[in-house]
Amino acid sequence: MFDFGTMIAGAHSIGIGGHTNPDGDCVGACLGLYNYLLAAYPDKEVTLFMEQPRRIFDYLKGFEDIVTPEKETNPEMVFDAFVALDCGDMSRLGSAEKYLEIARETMCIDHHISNTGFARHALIEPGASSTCEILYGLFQKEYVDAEIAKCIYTGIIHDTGVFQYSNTSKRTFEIAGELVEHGFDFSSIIDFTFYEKTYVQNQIMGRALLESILFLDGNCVFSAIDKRTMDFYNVTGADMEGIVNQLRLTRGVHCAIFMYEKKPMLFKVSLRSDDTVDVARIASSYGGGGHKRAAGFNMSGTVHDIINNISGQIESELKKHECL
Ligand SMILES: [Mn+2]
Repeated sequence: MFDFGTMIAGAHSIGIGGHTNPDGDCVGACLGLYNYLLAAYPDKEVTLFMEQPRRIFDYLKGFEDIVTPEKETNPEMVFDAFVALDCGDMSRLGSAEKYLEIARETMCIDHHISNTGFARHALIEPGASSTCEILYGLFQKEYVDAEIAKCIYTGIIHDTGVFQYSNTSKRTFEIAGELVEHGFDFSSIIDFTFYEKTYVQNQIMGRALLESILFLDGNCVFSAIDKRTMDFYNVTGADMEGIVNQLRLTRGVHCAIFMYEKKPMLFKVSLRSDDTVDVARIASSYGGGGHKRAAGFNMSGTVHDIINNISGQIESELKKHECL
């Protein structure tokens, strides 16, 4: 049985670790637990290990306390308990893996269905929207303050795409409702961490939307950004985030394709769909992967070669659903 309270109560030194390249749920869960333990157990020594998160999360309390791999001073430290958060397997802990290996007690709290159950005590809830949602259920509510609430809220926002993905449940909204009662500025968190873009990110998105092309009778849309254009705006692949989602939101479109040129004639192709086209199947036939509604792969050739290659599969999926 996973008895969080007893395991924490029995430990003096507690380490917390999140996954490499930490996302909003990982940062929110790690700082949420860190702040909670400091509030509920002021006598304990708590250390949080994580790769440097993006600065957009620096409004969360404890951000400056994060021990990044560069800041580690005692790699031999043996913790009484080590808690891994939002990590599907041990190697995703990155530099912090060594602490979990030698800790006296180990715990893993996660919502990835693929979780390998690597810790001695594992709480894996694939039905939960986020690790933050699971974690909140473990907290004694009298210790949850506005700072902890902000952390949990941030994680939920990010892993549900602001309550939009199918992992969002009644429970998710109930928790969000309890969190906002703590009186923090929840709409700014959504703006600054989720929707806000830099000027050039907006410019490149504008360019991609302007040059997009409808095909298959308006059921599909595609757009592409070549290397020369990326260099002109001085953007990387990470700056293209959100473009394909915006393309998918075109009225009448069931499937959107966005690609950018990683190297000459090598494109990173992203696919999004509604319920009609299974884009994971298309992506996997080209060595990529993803989910039914969101997937991607790499392909070499010209933009038109790539569209020609995949449009047959999209067309047959659309016919199955009588869209064509
Ligand atoms: Mn997560």
